[in-house]
Amino acid sequence: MPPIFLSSTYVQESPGVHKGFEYTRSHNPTRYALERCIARLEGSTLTKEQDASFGGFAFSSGMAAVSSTLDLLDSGDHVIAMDDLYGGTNRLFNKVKRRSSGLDFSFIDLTNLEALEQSITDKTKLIWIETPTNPMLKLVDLEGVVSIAKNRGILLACDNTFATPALQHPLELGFDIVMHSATKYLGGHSDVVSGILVTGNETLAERIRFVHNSAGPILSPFDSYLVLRGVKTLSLRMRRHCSSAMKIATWLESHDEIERVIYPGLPSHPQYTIAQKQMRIDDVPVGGGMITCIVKGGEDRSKVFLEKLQIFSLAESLGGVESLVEHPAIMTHASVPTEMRDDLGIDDGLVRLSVGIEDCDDLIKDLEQALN
Ligand code: P1T
Repeated sequence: MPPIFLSSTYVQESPGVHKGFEYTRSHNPTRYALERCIARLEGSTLTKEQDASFGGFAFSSGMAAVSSTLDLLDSGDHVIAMDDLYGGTNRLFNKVKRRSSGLDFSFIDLTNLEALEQSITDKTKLIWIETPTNPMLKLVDLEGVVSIAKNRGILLACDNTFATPALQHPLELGFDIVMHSATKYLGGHSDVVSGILVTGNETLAERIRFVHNSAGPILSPFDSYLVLRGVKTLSLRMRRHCSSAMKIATWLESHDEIERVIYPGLPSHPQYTIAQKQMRIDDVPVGGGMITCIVKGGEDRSKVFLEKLQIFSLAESLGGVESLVEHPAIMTHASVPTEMRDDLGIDDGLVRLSVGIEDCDDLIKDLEQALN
């Protein structure tokens, strides 16, 4: 394992002549090890000779990584964002960046590519998507977005938190930037908050490096070490998350107390064919580790269900080895305007499961006792 370099500064040979490391906000060996690892996993082809830390940048949170992406833009620019997004991303766009950066946002259902085409204006400089989205697990056809928006001076950015590079590689399909809340599957153990940006474009890497160093939302050396350690088991964990989630989603779909199951691995998912094409491990289609479902009986019934679960812990976040469950309308997406939540279908009976790596039969038994 790379050592954890806690040094904040490094001795120089002569004024302005450093030995590759100057000051930890700008350069840190432990953070570099993580950044280069994720950059490679996401398929960045930047080399040591091209540098800009080979295309990966580690941030103090996922939100810091999203915010820094917007710092690449200029006041007055227009952003097209997926309509369904993590509540914190929606809040940053609507309640902070509109005001502080003078950016204009359109929230569009990008499962409909015609709607994307129609929303692009001369001022559009960024398309921001999640796929699968949080919490409705909608899928966006990455190749379709590239075919419409590439080479029009628009940055294409994908929040790849839910899929991870174990399943999906947006850069290889033509996206410019991949973002992660590394708090989730990359870290994998619910013991670190962090974010990642990756690009394979040399000029863009320089611009991100400049924002990263200028604003300074960097990941600490210790947290870099934790994420790096987590990533070592990413492939193993994702296989288990996906196989258990598939079994659980199938089981939930046949349960009388469940109104609807949304899971990209099920043929009932509206973008099932995109999932089959886009989300794969060893070239076999997988549906990911997240399941969203609607419990019959609305908020009261779903609250009882959440309180009764014993192995699934009731908590925000996702992507850890332990199973988590939450109520988006009350918890992670409370900051999304009510009207928008209603349009998206984030209703009072909706619950989101992050399927962990525990014994799958135990997880199903837990769901069964909580539903009955
Ligand atoms: O929490 P943070 O590391 O700052 O990451 C924000 C973020 C960005 N993008 C996606 C898709 C996310 O899911 C998140 C964080 N999400 C949760 C905390 C949650 O429970 O959904």
